[in-house]
Amino acid sequence: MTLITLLDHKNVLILKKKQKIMKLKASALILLLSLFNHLQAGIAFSDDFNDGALGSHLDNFEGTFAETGGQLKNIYGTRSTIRTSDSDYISNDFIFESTITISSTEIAFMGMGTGAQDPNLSNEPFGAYLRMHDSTLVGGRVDLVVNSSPLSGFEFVDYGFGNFGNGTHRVRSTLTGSLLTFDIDQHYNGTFNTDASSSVDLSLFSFNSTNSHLFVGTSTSGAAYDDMLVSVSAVPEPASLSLLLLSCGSLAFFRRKRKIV
Ligand SMILES: [Ca+2]
Ligand SMILES: [Ca+2]
Repeated sequence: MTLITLLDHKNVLILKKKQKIMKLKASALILLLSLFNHLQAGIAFSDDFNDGALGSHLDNFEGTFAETGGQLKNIYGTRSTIRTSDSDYISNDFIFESTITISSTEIAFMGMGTGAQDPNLSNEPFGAYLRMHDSTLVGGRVDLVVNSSPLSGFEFVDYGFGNFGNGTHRVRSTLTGSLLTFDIDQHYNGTFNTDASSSVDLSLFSFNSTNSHLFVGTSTSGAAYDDMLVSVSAVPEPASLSLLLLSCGSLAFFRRKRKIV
């Protein structure tokens, strides 16, 4: 083999090695970017219900709700719920809040679950949720309840921890890990101030990625929802974190190696 042939062979080997490193760097970068997207926090949706048409982020699965007068209302007139199209809210930490105006004989419901009616229990929804009464019903009492297996029926987690009654109020539910907390601001004026708060540990119940919608409901047409906001902060799973560290490590390795060369 001549000297020129040997040099050519060496150049080809160097070029191939460089191409291989470039490919690995690109793969590490793509992996890093996709994980970064996965881990980003953000607004799932916000809705002022002002344009008269339900957005695709809501699943009007009972066909009973509509946007009317700039609010979300039960137009059916008997106990019913509407829920988010996404069903996996148990998978991430979130904040779910909405303003509720109660004007007549009413129980309003707000929480997480399928929201479907339980025929064996006065059509209470399935899930973990608040029951918020108007002023003429038990004095406006607010309860935190769970209606989910392994319970046989619904159970009061916190009976009468707050008071709503008629008027405009705001509810904020926050999932942190498995702890679901409800904060209520009675007579909301635009700045959220917690008047009452209660929590439930959901790890004891059977919430999963197919039954964890967010839902609101009413027992008549005497209540309306407005200015709904859902923000989600992704929780990195251990496997995702390992991959993230691996891809960061790979890029750092390539950079250091380049400096040495
Ligand atoms: Ca709309
Ligand atoms: Ca509105």
